[in-house]
Amino acid sequence: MYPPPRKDFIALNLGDPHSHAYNNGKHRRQSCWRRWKQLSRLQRSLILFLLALLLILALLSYPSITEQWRGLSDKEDWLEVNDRGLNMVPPGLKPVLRPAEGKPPAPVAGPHLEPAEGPPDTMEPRGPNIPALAKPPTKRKPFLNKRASPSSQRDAANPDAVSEAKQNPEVVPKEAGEEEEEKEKKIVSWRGAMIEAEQATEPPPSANEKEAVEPQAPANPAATVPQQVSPGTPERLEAVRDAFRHAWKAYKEYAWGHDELKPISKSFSEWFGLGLTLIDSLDTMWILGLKEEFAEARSWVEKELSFDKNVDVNLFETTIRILGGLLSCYHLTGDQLFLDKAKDIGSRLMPAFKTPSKIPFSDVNIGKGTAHPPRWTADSTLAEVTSIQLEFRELSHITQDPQYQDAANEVMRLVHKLPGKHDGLVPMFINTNSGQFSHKGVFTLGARADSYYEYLLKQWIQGGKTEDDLLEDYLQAIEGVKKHLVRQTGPGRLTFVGELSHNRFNPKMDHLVCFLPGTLALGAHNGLPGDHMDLAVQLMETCHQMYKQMETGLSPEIAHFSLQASDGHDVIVKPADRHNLLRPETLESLFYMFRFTKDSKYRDWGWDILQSFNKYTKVSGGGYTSINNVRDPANPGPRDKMESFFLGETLKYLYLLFTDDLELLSLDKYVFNTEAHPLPIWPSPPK
Ligand code: DMJ
Repeated sequence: MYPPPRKDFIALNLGDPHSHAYNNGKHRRQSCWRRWKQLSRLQRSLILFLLALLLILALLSYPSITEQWRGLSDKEDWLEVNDRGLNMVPPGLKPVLRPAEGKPPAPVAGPHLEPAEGPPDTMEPRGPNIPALAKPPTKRKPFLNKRASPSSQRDAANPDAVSEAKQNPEVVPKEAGEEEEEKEKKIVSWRGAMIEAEQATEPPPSANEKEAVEPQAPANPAATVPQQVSPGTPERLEAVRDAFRHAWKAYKEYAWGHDELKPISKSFSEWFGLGLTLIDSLDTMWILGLKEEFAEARSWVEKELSFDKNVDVNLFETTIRILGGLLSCYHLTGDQLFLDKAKDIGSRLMPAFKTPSKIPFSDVNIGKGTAHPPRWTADSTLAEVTSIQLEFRELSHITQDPQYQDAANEVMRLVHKLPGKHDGLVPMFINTNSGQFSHKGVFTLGARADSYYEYLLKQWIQGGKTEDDLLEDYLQAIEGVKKHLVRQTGPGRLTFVGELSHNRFNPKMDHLVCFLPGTLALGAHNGLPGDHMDLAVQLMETCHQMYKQMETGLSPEIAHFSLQASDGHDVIVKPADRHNLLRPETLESLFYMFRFTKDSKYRDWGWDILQSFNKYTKVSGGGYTSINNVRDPANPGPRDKMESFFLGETLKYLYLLFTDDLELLSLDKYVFNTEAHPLPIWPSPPK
């Protein structure tokens, strides 16, 4: 009970420090009204005028605010600190290439770019920038090739050891005592990529930071000078192994059994607390022939890994990294341990599918067996609910327990028949209650939608090319991409994939979109239209330029493209987008492109990227770090984080790009999940 209002309350000045003791709305309103009436007519008019002005200003700025909001939510889940009890926050082939494939990609502009600031996002009228691509197929299954039957799985790579490792200059980490105390920051998370929420402001580096990123004089200058003559494959393979060993050394020393290494502070961060980097890396070690490292990691899985934990995990991330990693390891090694663990985590993830719509929740507590959406919405991310199928289907295939496949296939069935697609393009969110798309109007091949498209094709391949709905959706989507999202830059005619936001074209492309050349090439290899390969070749060139045109030789997280010929530069990088998280997508596509074309330029491009990683992200004590600024070679700004996908994907694709053993994980026998874990293609059912 509140005490009765003091007699003098009504007369109190609003600023009276005592007034809060009487938290009574009625009296406060009376007091306000009395105060209002006490004002002169002029004062009242002035206040009303100011309020009206504020309202008009708010209305005028509404589009830009919502645009910013949209831009942020494009790629990020805000994870609450205590959500997970963690310290991170918020929100052999004969290529089936068609003749057109020989066409050279569009020429590109010179290597230097304007620094950071670019023109504001512009909406480009269609027309001259639309690349000439072949007409869409009119029939559903016009061109299916026979697939070679899968044979037994391959062993590890030929571990031919070569020359001694050459050390490149490395990022020098801060001494332990030098580390500034970490301020609590809001972090946005997209697939393990933790991005500072306040991206638009890039504070100048502290003295310590500057010291940490300034490249040291190379021990062996030749090692950092761009290679005039490409080294032979064995040297490149060994360089990848060296990179892996260097990363692993620090993970082992400072983060063993934890989710991610923080190489600068020589510590670790937890996301799910499940040894994410270790599990994500298992098959890479096997493929690279790093037997000792693999044996140690296996032993940790056997003795330490337990999924019986009261922890919320993200369904998608856990599926692609942990379930996918364990299944892949089981197939490569035949070791029952990995299958047992895969079954354990797979069954613990199943509660996510218990929703009114059967569209899974984003989060599951693997200890309690409960699932829920993020706190702030009942929506799930489209890519997340449609990029868990390869893994769940494989789990059913191998265990002969249909529950996993049934749940995952149901999601695809629902999305297949769902209205609201735009020529095959899907919105970024889907509601777990209604099962309908939500937040419609934004279409992207980047964050939140990307792997939907990838998994349409890959599920079709995994299942022996028998599931027509998947193929239909994939073909339609690629036509939608060509029609609405593919454009060319004005200056150098670089082909890129932009975004559509409420019917306005935005010439913005996430680095994530660089998975697309590889996926298009894989489709063409499997008999899909030749113009898919044409587009793959062109987009591959663009992704390459996203690295080549940066001063560090590393791509930014997001690129914008110039549409006007007069702009002078093709690629524009905004200050908030200059970071590099050691992502794999371009290397992934280079791997596919090399396997299908045998054009050694793709290997050379990959080699250049590895050199740049070694030069700007390698930490001297061990590990590699994400960096803040790909435009500043003098101060790339280490972020003190090595994402698990650097070992799970980036280095694996590099190795597979350089190996001459083209039967190693043949793309006619394996399909890679979106975290680069190879899963077998199922034998086709008898016709
Ligand atoms: C990985 O977790 C997967 O490749 C995912 O599909 C996209 N993002 C990261 C790597 O960038």
